Amino acid sequence: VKQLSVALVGGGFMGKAHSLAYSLAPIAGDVGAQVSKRVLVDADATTARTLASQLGWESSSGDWREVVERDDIDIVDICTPPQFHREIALAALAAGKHVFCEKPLANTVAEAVEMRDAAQRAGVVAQIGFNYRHSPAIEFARLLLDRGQLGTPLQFRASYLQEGGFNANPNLWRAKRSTGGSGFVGDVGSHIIDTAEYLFGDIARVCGLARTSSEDGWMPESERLATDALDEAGVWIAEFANGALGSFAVNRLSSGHKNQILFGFDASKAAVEFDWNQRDEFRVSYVDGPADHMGFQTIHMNTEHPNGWWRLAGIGSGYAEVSAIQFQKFLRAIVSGVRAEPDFDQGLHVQQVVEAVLDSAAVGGWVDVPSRLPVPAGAR
Ligand code: SOE
Repeated sequence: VKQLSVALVGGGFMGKAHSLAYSLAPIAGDVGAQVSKRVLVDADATTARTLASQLGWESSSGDWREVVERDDIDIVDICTPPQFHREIALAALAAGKHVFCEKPLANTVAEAVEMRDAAQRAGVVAQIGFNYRHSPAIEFARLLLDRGQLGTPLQFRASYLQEGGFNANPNLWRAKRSTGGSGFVGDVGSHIIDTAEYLFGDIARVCGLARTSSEDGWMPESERLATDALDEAGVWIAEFANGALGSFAVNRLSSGHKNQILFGFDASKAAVEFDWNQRDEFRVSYVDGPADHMGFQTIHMNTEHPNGWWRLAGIGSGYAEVSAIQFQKFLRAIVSGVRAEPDFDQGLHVQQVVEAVLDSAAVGGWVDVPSRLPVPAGAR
């Protein structure tokens, strides 16, 4: 069995999720490797020591540059704010490490291109943390689409709603462009863009609007653009490369929604619905169902479905499970030498869609999204 040692850079919200995931992933299924949570890194050495002990890491460090060069590290996992992703990822890739990087891949398309190119050149596994797409119900939708059971993709509709706008926490790194980099379209819109592209294929063009709140309603657009304020809400329509239609909404001021990802799609043989707040439920309505049974049926995920951990349907899975499923795939990709998904190229394309939405919001009208280049030989 292969031994894989991990360095985690950043022990905040996602650092906690990843710490749980590395422990759970090999317990819940054979990943072909033994994983050592070797070192947790934080810019502040004292914070690193405290977090390492709490989150179950063998040691701690205040210096990521020294850690990514170490021979006893196989994987560098980046959970810092996005402004640091590029620099840490490039150093880790240059040192030949496998890299897991949180989303969004970077703050700009230019940075994301550099990271994608470096990952492909390095020939290592480089995966991005679009965790929700690993939900068994979303995987099941993809499986049925791949098998042709749902027919041709026609229309995709998604929203991602949270409460508590940036203005409520103006000191958070996430609230400032200099540190957070992307507003809500990039932060959580990236998740629903990734899910849409995972299920329906690449988005080809978008037309959108973005807004930021002020004391009373939306800030005038001229002020939002002049002050470079981060967007807190956005809506956009899209056309996929295969001709399917899409509509999307994100809002950080949606009282009561907590962390709600809702999507539905219509394909020629069936319609599907998913709600992260009921994440074990796959809802499907088949066009050719028996006349007296037409309508949505709800199927609860279990071990009959992709990635399912629990045989007893209805027992429930959560954020930690789904987060760990993505690391089962990451670790298996490293062990077996296959390509990881979603990789940095997919992360870049999502970034290009985000940028196109924000460009469209700034200038008005449709903006094309670049098509993806073929993956070069040797890239994983
Ligand atoms: C934002 O509030 C946030 O933490 C996102 O950054 C995560 O990607 C999302 O999963 C939960 O909400």
